[in-house]
Amino acid sequence: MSHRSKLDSDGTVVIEGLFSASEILALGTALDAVTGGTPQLPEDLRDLLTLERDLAPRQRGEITPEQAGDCVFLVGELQRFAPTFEALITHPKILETLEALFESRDFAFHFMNATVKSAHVGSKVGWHRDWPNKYLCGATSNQVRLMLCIDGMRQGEGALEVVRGSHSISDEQARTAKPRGREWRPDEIATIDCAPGALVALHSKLVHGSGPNRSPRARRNILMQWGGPGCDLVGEAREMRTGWQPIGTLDNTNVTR
Ligand SMILES: O=C(O)CCC(=O)C(=O)O
Repeated sequence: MSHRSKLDSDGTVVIEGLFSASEILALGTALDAVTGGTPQLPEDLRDLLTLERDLAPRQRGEITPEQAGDCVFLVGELQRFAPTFEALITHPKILETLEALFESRDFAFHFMNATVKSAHVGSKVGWHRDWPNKYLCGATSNQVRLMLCIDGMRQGEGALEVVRGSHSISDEQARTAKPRGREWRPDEIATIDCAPGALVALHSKLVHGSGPNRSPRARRNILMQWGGPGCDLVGEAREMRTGWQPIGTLDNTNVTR
């Protein structure tokens, strides 16, 4: 089955082993340099971090701000932190995967972050759809999230959970649907279990979330959003390289630097 057919039917595509152990080690080490050295970061980069202790208590659960310490939950605009992250925007394995997912070479970069669920104190993420979203969103739902898994994901350790079939609704329905806080039957939920180096592609209308990580291992993902044909950006937010078309036909002269 093609990546596109699988995305349309299942809402997810998991490509195990797409990135080698050495590539993942390099990305993990670069990420550790960001999250382990936050006081040394210049202020403009420090402003892009969301710390566990600053999350809402309902997201942090039983973990107190003191227990959360300086742990980073989200590194926004990750591509600004090191060339190794920016290089993912033009990485041949990423571009080949996107071409297969969109069945087109006209796709554009939207944004990138690292979602870090630290050992013991990693917070949950509530149920939601990525389209529409209030941060950086396409005019249509023809956008996709990619999660490059640095540590892999395991059930009970903050792995991504998806609601089966929830992407099979129209854009109109998705605009008004409110999945946050809903209860789902256990048989409606699937856990994405994968090894380090896997790339997970997520349909933009698939309801998903993830539980807390209380395990002794971190669960780090590098997340990117890309838009395909017909997915012009709405709203004001832009990151470095937003709008970049690595192999598309549009000119890239107006891309944010
Ligand atoms: O990292 C996760 O578990 C979920 C992230 C996510 O769904 C998001 O950022 O939209």
